[in-house]
Amino acid sequence: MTTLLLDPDALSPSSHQIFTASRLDLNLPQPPRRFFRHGWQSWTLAAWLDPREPPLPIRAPEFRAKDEDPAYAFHKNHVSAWVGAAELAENDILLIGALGLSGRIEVSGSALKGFYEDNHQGEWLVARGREDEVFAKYAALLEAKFGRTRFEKPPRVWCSWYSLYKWIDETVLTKALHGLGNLPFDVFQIDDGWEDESGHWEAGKNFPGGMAAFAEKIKATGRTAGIWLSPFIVTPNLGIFREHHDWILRDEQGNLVTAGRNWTGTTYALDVTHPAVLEWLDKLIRKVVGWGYGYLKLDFLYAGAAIGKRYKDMPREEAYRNALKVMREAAGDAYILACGAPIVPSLGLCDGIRIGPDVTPYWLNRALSVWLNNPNDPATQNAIRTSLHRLWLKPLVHIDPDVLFFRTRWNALTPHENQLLQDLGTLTGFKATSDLPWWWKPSEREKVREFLETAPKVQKLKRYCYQIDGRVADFSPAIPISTSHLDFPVWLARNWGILKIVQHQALPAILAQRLHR
Ligand code: 9PG
Repeated sequence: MTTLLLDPDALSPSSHQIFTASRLDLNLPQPPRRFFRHGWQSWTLAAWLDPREPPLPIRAPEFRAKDEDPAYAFHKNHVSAWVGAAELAENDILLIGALGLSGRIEVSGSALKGFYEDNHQGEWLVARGREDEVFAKYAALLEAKFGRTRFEKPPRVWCSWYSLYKWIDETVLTKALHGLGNLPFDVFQIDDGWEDESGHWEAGKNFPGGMAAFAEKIKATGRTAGIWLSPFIVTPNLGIFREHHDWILRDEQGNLVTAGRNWTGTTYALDVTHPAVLEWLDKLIRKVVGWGYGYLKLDFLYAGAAIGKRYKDMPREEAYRNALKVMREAAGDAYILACGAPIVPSLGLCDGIRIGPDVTPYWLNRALSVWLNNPNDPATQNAIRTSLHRLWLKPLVHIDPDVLFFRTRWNALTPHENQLLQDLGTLTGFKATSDLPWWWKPSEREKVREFLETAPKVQKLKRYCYQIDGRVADFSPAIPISTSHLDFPVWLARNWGILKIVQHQALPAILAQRLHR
């Protein structure tokens, strides 16, 4: 183990240095005004935080497993994944960035501590300067190390999730496909709900014609067929679970490692170092590409880097990256969108990456976000906040802030909130929606066309303020994180939150599916 002690005064503004060490200790003269905390995977909070306020753990275990880096979910200090930064003064940022997998940065009082998990040695960038300057330096070094997306322009995507959720079938999707008419979407992507089960990746009962036939149908409209998979997680009632017990990741005590809950219940993580699992992943991706899908949304990827005792002993993020590489090779020319994905270990192996939590057709689900202390929970405010703090990744990979809404029907966002989300889409350049075409008024449909066809001029004015063509977009309303000291019982918050999901998400989806059968 090598620990490097650094004096921040030795680093003059607009300069940077690279060090190799397993630990890096930097003592500032006083606690930083703000600490940049970068969340581990797509959904995990990225934001400038007040370092004097200690982190509050997520109060419900199933969301801790799904939304946080499991190693630090109860840590007493803020722990940032790969990159952390201290705001010393206005326009004076000190950034520490790991250039290897598993680097973390912790802030403790006036000390910044970089460390690699398991005391591995690795490289560190230490840079001082303006915010944009130090993050651009870090992004350039990451690109040199891990590579970048192979595609110039991000695709324009219609995705089934944020209107129909899991209530999809051949009929309603065919109707949506044809309803898009000549709108310039490049990809029509089927989301969760097509499969028999997570882990049994065959057409479920709602797709009696099979997935290859549906891909054909999509391609016949001139669009790329897209499909969702969560390759690293499995549900417990599957053959794979019974027949290949050794494929499921276990902890040091031999207990199965859960990977959090999805819409269908508790899921478990695969041991992605097991040769038979890697072979299975390779076959799975080749099968789906063989069906005709040229755009793969690979989700819940964090499960590949869950904590556990693996078949091959290696750092968890290295295990993850090796498995993603197998899928990358199997995918050939297909576009890979990584979702729920550890950010840095995915670079160079995916074309796009989700950079925030899921959006919702409302601003915030108070019960799930505030009462349960979970700023990673699906909600448009949470999505905007975290995505805004990851725009620096744009030169490396297509950054997906999730879908935008153009519909006013089944949309409880205020026009201003909805505009902020669309503006975020403009900043990232990744344009996607899930609106059902028959939910649009004619004027909304025209807005979609215009949005897909144009690239407004964007200029950054301040940290959260941009000029978009002639207009100013001020994202500050999305930044605050409200917390509650009321200690609502977790079961109450959970059920209260689900009511909101049922009202604004499930009900419209179920109605749409029934009415268009
Ligand atoms: C499909 C979705 C969509 C979405 C992904 C991911 O149970 N949960 O709390 C939960 C939250 C988010 C979530 C899934 C489950 O979202 O981000 O785009 O593909 O999966 O299941």
